[in-house]
Amino acid sequence: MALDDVLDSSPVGSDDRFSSSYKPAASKSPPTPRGFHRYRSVWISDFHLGTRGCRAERLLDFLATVRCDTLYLVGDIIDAWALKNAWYWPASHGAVIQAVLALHRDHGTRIVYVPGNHDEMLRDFLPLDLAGIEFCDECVHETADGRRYLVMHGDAFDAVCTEARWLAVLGDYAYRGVIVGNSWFNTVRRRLGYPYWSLSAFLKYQVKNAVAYIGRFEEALADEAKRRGLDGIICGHIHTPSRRDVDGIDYCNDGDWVESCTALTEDFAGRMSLLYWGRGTDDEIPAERESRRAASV
Ligand SMILES: [Mn+2]
Repeated sequence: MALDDVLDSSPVGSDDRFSSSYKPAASKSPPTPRGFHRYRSVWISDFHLGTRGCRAERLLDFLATVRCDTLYLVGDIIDAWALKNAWYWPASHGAVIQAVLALHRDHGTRIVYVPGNHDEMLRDFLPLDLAGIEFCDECVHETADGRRYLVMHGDAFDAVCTEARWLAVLGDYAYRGVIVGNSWFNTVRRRLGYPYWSLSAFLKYQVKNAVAYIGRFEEALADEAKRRGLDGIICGHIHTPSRRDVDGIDYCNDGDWVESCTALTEDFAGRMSLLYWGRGTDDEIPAERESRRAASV
């Protein structure tokens, strides 16, 4: 299928994506506005292109109608590890890449790509400018009203989230050590050809207390922003869209395009919002959805 066919087949202009029946729990985001969407900045992550879980059509629908000065791709965009195991690349997945490149080419959007653990091969080449896209390990975003946010995927904090209790006892030195150790551990695994060992995926799949894990992840990322003297943190990785105040730090997780189909947006006054892209019918049973979600973190 050609790119144009893919784009034409997406329900741009229909009212389905503005379905008002979906009301996300604990979200303070305003209803999706009708018509053209224009923002100062947009953050999206965890597409997992190359896997069956990726909601490429919805993502194309979103990308076709959104315009922004800066688009941040916050990691796990292309699932290189999944592609290595089994090649799965439908036309719609290629069209997502084309749609992102078109935003830069046709609309002058600045594109910043912060790799995650599923596209971590890119981390060996950072910083990098390629096809107009800026690749970097992490960056700081300044909002229109002058607040500063750390932008990172978030996988570096997997280990501290699981070991948070004894690390709290041992203190800051051990805490930093585990973060660095986790990074080295996975760098060695990568060099040996093994994929990133995702503690979060392991836990979300195995352990009943996923809620506690998510809470620790949010606190760990917020602590990092605070340690650096920043106002907030923007990340992805755990496929759990969220925006909340964590001890004075604005924690923002832009969610994913496997499960939640969400984006974080900044308007021209510097106001941040979580955008829940319209919901169609989801006929999967929750258990299947949960296992897919756990497997793809
Ligand atoms: Mn990830």
